[in-house]
Amino acid sequence: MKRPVIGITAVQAFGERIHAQRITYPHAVWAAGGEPIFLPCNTNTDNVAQIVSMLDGLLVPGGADIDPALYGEEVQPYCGAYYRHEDDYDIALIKEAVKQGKPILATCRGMQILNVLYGGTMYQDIPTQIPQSNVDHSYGQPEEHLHPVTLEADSHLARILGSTEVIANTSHHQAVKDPCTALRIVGRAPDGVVEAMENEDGSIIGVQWHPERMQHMEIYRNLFKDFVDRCRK
Ligand SMILES: [Mn+2]
Repeated sequence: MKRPVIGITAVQAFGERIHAQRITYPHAVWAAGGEPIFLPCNTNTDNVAQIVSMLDGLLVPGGADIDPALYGEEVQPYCGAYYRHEDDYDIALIKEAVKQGKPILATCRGMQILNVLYGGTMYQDIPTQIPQSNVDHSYGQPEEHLHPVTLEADSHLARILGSTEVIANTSHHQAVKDPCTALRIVGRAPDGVVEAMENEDGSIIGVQWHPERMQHMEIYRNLFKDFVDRCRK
């Protein structure tokens, strides 16, 4: 059977001379029947139409924070590192994928960039700006932190995962503040933090967590299988 080609943006790692991506993304795509390819972040976005035409789907991975200028805010001291050319490249790829009708799966920063691209805003730091939160969303060591996520019963994501109550790993310090109108919020953590968004027909699904790192769980293997299957069509 043909393996749909899934583009995954590679980002600055170990300094700007190396662009890379965590191997968990290709592992999850391979296991689901897809063929992953890395897309090195290019400051020139003129050619995204050709790049996206070579893909069957786009996987927008996690990464750095997003330039607050993109949602009209000043950079606060508690905002983390951001790389504007990575934001611009992801935005250009996503817009083109939507234009060409290619499915999109976005994780962590990927969901955040979807929100910003469609006009939403971000909390630049959860502990500072949502002090009442009783959930630790940050990366835990040696074990990743986990928290529950409650999904909307009529969402595509709940249908794919087969449940409205799921366990998510968590590795983020920013969160959706004002949601964009193009996507619907379909999942929240117990403190109300937005954990999942999708569009009406389910061709765009974003989660704030890292299902690619939870492939020991059938529900998250199903998420990648569903995505790759939709990319095949
Ligand atoms: Mn979280």
